[in-house]
Amino acid sequence: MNEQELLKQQVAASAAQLVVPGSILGVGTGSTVKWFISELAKRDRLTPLNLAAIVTTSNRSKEQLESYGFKVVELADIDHADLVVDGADRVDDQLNGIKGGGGALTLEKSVAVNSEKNVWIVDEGKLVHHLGGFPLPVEVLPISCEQNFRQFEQAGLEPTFRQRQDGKRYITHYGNYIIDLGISPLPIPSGLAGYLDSTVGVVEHGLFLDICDELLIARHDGTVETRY
Ligand code: ABF
Repeated sequence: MNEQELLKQQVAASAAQLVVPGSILGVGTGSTVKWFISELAKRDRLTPLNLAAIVTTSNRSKEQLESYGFKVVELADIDHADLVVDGADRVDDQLNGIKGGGGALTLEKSVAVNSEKNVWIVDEGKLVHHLGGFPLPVEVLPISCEQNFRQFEQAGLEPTFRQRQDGKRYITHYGNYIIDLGISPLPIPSGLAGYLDSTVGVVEHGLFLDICDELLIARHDGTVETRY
C-alpha cells in the first residue's frame, strides 16, 4: 500500500469511529470514502453497529456497502441523516469546499444539506487558503447548456464541458451535463455560488459553503488533524 493510500485509510479509520450505533448514516463518494466503507465494515464486524439506515451518494459506494452486507436506502426513504462522511476535492480555511470531481455533486449536496452533521475526510494535499486549483463542477440541463456555457465564458469563468473517455459529453446520474469552471482562484465563493444558484439551467454546483462541520485531515507525518 503506498503512502497516499495509507493516509486515506488512516483518516477513514478515524471517521469510522465517529459513527454512532443505531444512527442513520450518509456515506459519500470517492477514493477516501472507499476506505471509510471498508473501515466501517471492519468496525461493524467487531461490534455490530445496527445502523438504522444508510444512504449514499453514488452507485459505486452503494455497491461497496452492499458487498459488506449493509442495506442502503434512498434519501427519500428517510427524513434526515445523523451523520454524513464524505470526501472533498479542495477545502479552504473556513471549511468551505469544492466537491463533485466525481460527478455526484447534486446527490452529494442533497444528502449533505439533509444531515445533522457533515464530516469530510481529506489528505492535506486538498487544503488551500482560497478555493481554486481544481475545476468547479456545475451540473446543467442539456436543453440550455450551450447558453450556460456562453454565459460562463463571457463571465471569464473558463468553462469546459466534462467529457467521457470516448470524447462524448459526460452525463450525470440525472441525465444532465457538467460544465467545469477552470478559473482559479475562484472569485468570492459566496458571490459565485449566488450567481450559479440564480442562473437558469444550473441544476447544482460543487461549491459547498457552510456545510462541513468537521474536517479530518490525514497529515503526511501519519497524524490525523481535526478542524471544526
Ligand atoms: C467526493 O469526494 C467528491 O465530492 C470528490 O470528487 C471526491 C474526492 O474525494 P477523493 O479525493 O477521496 O477521491 O465526495
